Amino acid sequence: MNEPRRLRRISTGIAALALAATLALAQAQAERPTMTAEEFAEATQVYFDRCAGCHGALRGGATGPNLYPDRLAEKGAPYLQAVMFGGLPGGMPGWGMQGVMSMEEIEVMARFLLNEPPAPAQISLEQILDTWVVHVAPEDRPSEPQHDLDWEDFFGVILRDMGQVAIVDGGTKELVSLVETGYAIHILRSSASGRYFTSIGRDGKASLIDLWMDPPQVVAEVKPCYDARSIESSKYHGFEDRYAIVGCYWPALAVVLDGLTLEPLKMIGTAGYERGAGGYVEEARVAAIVASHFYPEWIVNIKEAGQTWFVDYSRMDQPGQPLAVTMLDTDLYLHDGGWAQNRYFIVAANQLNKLIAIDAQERTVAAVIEAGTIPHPGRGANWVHPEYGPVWATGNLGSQEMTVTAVDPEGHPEHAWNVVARVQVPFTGNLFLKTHPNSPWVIYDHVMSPSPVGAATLCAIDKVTFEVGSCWEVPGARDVHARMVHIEFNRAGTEFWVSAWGRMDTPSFIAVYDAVTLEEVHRIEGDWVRTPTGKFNAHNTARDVY
Ligand code: DHE
Repeated sequence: MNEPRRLRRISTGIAALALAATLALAQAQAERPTMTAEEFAEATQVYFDRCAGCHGALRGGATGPNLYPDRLAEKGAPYLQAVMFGGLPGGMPGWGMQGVMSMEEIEVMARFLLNEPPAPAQISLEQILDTWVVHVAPEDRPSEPQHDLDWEDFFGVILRDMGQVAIVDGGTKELVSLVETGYAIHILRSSASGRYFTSIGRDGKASLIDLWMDPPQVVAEVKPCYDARSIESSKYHGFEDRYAIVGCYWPALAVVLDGLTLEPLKMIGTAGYERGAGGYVEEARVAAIVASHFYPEWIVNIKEAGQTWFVDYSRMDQPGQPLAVTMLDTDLYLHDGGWAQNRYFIVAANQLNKLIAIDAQERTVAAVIEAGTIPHPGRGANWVHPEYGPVWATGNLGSQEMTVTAVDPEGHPEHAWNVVARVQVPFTGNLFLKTHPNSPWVIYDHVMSPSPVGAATLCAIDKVTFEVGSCWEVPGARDVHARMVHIEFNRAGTEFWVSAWGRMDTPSFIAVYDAVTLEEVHRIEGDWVRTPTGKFNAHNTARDVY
């Protein structure tokens, strides 16, 4: 008699809970602002293009906080609109102030965020194959450069919103060709030989650019995902240029491609269990990828899973052979990073304000370093300091600090993995810094500074004294609504280039400076110079010089 009564009580309890949940959901839904189907579709696209990178396709948060409607409902639509208009000091861009979104669009986006997020689609190999095009087959490509230009000193300049990459001669600074790569290219990487640039767009489209063609052009393309940020080529001895890999933000995936045709060869799902808490992570995004110099493998960082995978490509062309993936627990929110001494890959766990140094030879975590607030190394900066030996530096997005760490446990064990300098810089908002063995300076941007002066200001930091030698607001940048972003040296290390990242409707420029005197020696201008962001020198990118 007792048992059924207890069961009845449990089932009554469950029914009551279910009813309460249904009522709560109905009430919550009743409070959700209404949207037309067109508004919802448009906002979904804007969200994917502008917001998903930091807040996640599923809105779970990563570089930015989660954007779940219940949390945002407490803040309210006017607050959301104000943030989207003016931005926040931690790195949230002021979309309204920058002229990227109108007040009407911001109002629609605020309503969108107060509604449940739509479920984004998955992708199949068949769908990827449908996007794969080889414009010039490898056998039809030249066996030597078709022009007599110094292609190893070419710069690939991303013209972000133009959907183009400009190939510019590093010596003459003349435009060599404009190649169509598709929407919002994010980065370029060089193949091991330097002959090819691979590009990846936010929309997941990868393009292969052959610098030996006259003019340089896209020879193959494929779209392995809907949203992506990283691409890398195979660089281990004997595998040069043979494979490439794309790291997707959505779906949670890395796709191995043939390096000469971009044919998709292997899809590697990254959704799984989070390091530490062990929760299931559906949106486990692929952040930085780098090619190991020690083994035929890529070092692939899985942001929300807090893991770094070593993906072996040596048997990719041997059907029936295993694809080895070695998983190393590192930490959450892995983002960007670069080589220190070509042995340690240092990646930012950006929301934890940490850097993780991964020993590529031992496949272990060599050290965890406390950075500033939201470290953002790009690929970092390497040099040899007279006292500390080899050091590596990162900038920080959220604090006015360049963090310098000693990185030579074998030659300088007494300093290894210590932060040897925290250099005070005048603004927050750094994204990139760079140096070259032939320059006495580390050059540092403040592109995400909420202050327009800060965003147009560059600093040069002395590599020996760690003093800020000089900071200057780039003349004319604000006149073309530009922020100064991303530094790249020429092959000789005698000059560095910085992009004035403006609007699509106004041409801007790329400023070229003397790497020693810091004088502006040239300004690359022209109607084609619109929304320049990252720039990659073929030689330096192929050989990891930074
Ligand atoms: Fe990037 C590198 C992700 C915003 C320009 N960016 C990277 C890398 C990642 C990343 C994971 C490392 C790739 C690698 O090494 O394999 N970037 C993201 C984002 O998630 C983020 C924060 C937000 C987003 O919505 O995408 C973001 N990035 C930007 C920009 O707004 C920049 C300035 C211009 C743009 O393209 O929209 C920008 N990111 C770059 C550049 C690099 C980069 C130029 C490569 C630097 C280098 O020297 O290697």
